[in-house]
Amino acid sequence: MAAIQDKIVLITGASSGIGAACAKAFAQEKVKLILVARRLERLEELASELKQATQVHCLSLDVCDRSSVESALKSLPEPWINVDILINNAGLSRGLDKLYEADIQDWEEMIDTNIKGLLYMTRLLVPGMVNREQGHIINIGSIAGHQAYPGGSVYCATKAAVRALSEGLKMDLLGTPIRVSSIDPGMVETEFSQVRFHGDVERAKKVYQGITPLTAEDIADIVLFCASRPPHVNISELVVLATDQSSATLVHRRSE
Ligand code: NDP
Ligand code: 8X3
Repeated sequence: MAAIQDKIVLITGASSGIGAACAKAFAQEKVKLILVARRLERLEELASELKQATQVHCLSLDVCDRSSVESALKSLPEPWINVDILINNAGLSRGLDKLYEADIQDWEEMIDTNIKGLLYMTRLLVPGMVNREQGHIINIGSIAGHQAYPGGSVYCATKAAVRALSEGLKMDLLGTPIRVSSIDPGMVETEFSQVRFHGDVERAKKVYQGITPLTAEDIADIVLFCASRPPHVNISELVVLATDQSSATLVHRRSE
């Protein structure tokens, strides 16, 4: 394991699920954490939990809001400016409706967050990494970026875009020491389905009924593994599924 101690790690979507689990896992390695999400109170609660382990800076930010992203990143306090590891995790799905019936506002939100938010963060932080000849961008993609599924076409398209962006960025950075990785999970039980179903907790629970889904901590372990490889090793793309899932649409459910 290569030491990542004292590196500055910025995690988007750190107020919940995979992002919060990454914050906890990286805190154990004594990195300096910048936690980004819209819900500041959640970030501050997590920060107070992690404060004993490491230094934490919270940033209340909507990654879709280009000018806010620009001004927030440009006005980071001096000790926090040189981000070494960017974990582009903030993302969401909205709805599970047929393409020809879905709510267009749901599409806008997914496209703005999953694609444009990731792009804004990347565009602003990668030039510094290139100048300093040090850095790693870890994008959280999805099995949905590899295979579409009914009702998920726009979400799947955003994750296919994340996959293409990871691939293209890696090519653009060839010849520099900067690494780009895409971690692409299947079903992980977080607030993801509650958000997809606009707060319908019962419907969200049914998504994971009868299976043992991945946990946010499972993914955080893998993200940390990826970030702590020696500098000549880049985990380029990694698809991670629960044993009970074999493709985007095939899941084995036990009756309870
Ligand atoms: P959660 O809903 O638990 O967490 C999503 C996080 O994204 C929250 O912290 C939320 O914070 C943040 N977020 C959403 N929109 C914005 C925004 N506009 N600006 C800043 N932050 C934002 O879901 P997961 O942890 O499961 O999702 C994390 C990532 O993993 C997503 O990219 C998702 O697509 C991906 N993924 C999830 C899988 C799953 O099955 N759960 C499987 C494969 C990939 P806040 O609301 O406070 O802004
Ligand atoms: C989230 C997992 O299977 O709902 O990316 O698309 S899935």
